[in-house]
Amino acid sequence: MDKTQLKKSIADKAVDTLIKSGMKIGLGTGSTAIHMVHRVAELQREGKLKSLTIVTTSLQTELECLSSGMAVTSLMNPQVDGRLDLTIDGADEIDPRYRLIKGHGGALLTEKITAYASTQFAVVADYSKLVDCLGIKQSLPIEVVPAALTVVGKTLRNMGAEVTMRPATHFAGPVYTERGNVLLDSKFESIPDPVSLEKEISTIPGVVESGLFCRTVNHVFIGLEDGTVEHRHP
Ligand code: DER
Repeated sequence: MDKTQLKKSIADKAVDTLIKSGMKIGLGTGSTAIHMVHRVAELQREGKLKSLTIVTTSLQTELECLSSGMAVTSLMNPQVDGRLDLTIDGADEIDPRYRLIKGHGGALLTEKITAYASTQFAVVADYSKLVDCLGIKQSLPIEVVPAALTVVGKTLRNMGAEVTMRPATHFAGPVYTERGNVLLDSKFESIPDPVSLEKEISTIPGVVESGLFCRTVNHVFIGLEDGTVEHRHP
């Protein structure tokens, strides 16, 4: 099964298993999560999902929802009041205790706000995201106020990271996030204690948020090499 079909299978399984009519849900960002939009829209058209309140974690997912005929709202809507029943999102790395590196899609701030405002948090990913220890393969994205770029970069280097400001591809200069910040992709040798590192990074003035997600993950849907999707309930 090709990677795109596998990602669609993962997303479909998560939607079919977890999303019920009447729920307030957060739909995540990335090449796996985006398939959830199409599955939800399909089930809404078939009348199998009704009365959903949908919040998205990026403009990309929001636009996909709108182009699929789905209404979206925000955490600030009084009907939502800053609390969702469930958020489903992708991940860049998942360690054996289901702590995550996220943010390679550039939406980590809204993803983290949304995930932490949700009673249940589910992750959709293929087998390649499973690692023994965070940080050995992937860098850790950190969202930083542009004016603090140099100061935060020096601090992270002093903490042992190789730091790269994420360059834009079709624009001279850095990627700017939806909140107008920049991303420092920080490659540590390994991140065996993500809880402590998340706390340490959060105290650096100028850091907006890091891509370490250490909240409880209630469901994980893993696409395996044989094309099947495993539902784990940590
Ligand atoms: O940025 C993120 O955390 C996204 O969820 C994303 O990186 C997930 O990866 P995917 O595109 O392989 O699903």
